[in-house]
Amino acid sequence: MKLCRFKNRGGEAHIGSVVDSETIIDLTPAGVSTVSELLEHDDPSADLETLSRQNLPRFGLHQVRLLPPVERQEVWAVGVTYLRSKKARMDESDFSATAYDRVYDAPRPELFFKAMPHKVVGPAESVGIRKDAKWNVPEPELAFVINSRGRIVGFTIGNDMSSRDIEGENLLYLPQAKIYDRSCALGPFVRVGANETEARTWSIRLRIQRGQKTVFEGKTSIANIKRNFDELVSYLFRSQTFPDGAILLTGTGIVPADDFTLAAGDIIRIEISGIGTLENSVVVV
Ligand code: DO4
Ligand code: MG
Repeated sequence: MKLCRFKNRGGEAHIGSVVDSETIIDLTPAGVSTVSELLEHDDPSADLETLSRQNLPRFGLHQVRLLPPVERQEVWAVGVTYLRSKKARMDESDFSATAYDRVYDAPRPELFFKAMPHKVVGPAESVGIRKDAKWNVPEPELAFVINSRGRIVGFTIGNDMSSRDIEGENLLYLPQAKIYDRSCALGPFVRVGANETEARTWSIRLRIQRGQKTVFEGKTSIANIKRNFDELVSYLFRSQTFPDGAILLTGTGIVPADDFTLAAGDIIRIEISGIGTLENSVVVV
C-alpha cells in the first residue's frame, strides 16, 4: 500500500491512501493528520487497510496536488554505497579521492545531513542547481522512511541534487555541494508493507529531458546497494534520537557521463519500480 500527503483546494495538507494508480482515499476525516503518526504503528499497512475500508472521501490523483511525504523529520543521506558512486567520486576528486575509496570498504558508512523538511520539494515542483556551480547532477535514490524507534516503515523516492565541481574541489565543501535551496526532492508516495528483500528486487531509472530530447537515461538495481538496510539505519541512530523519525537517502548508483551537467528547464524523472515516479523541473537558485 501507498501513502501520500496532498492538498485538494488549497488549505491544510491531507493524508491519503493511494488505492490504485488513480485514486486517493482521504484519511484526514478519519482523524489521521500526519503520515508520521501512522508510521509510528507496528503495522502501518494493516492500519491503512482498515482505514481504507471506511466510507471516506475519494479524489482522483489528477484533482490534487501531491506534497513531499515529510513533516518534521530530518532528512539524512548515505554516500558511496554503490560501486558506480565510488568511481564517480574518485574521478571528480583530486587529493580527496582516497577518502571515497576507503569509506566504500570501511565498516562505518558515510552519513551526511541533507535537509530540513521545509527545504524539501515535492512532485512537480522545481529542484535547484546552484548559480555558483558549473557541474550539477541529480542523484536518484531509494529513501527509507524511518520511525522514531529506528524501524524502516516505508520507502519513497529521493533526489539528492549535487554540485560535482564543488564536491570534487575539496571534500570539506560537501555541505555546500549538497545543501542549498531546493536541493532535495521526495515523493510521490510512501510505500509501506515492503521489506528489504522485496525492495532489493526493485529497479531505479533516471531520465533527463531537455525540450523534446532525452539527454540522459540510466538504470540500476537496488540490489547493488553494498550495505544492508538495518546497518545503515543503526549508524544513523547511534548516539542521536529522532523523536519524529527520519528520512534516509541511500546513495546513487546512476551517474551521468562526466561531460553532462543539468540546465534550467530540464525535466528529471526518477522511477523506482515498487514505488512510482518522481518528476521535477530544474531552476537556478
Ligand atoms: O561524498 C559524497 C556523496 C556521495 C553521494 O551522495 C552518493 O553516493 O549518493
Ligand atoms: Mg547521493
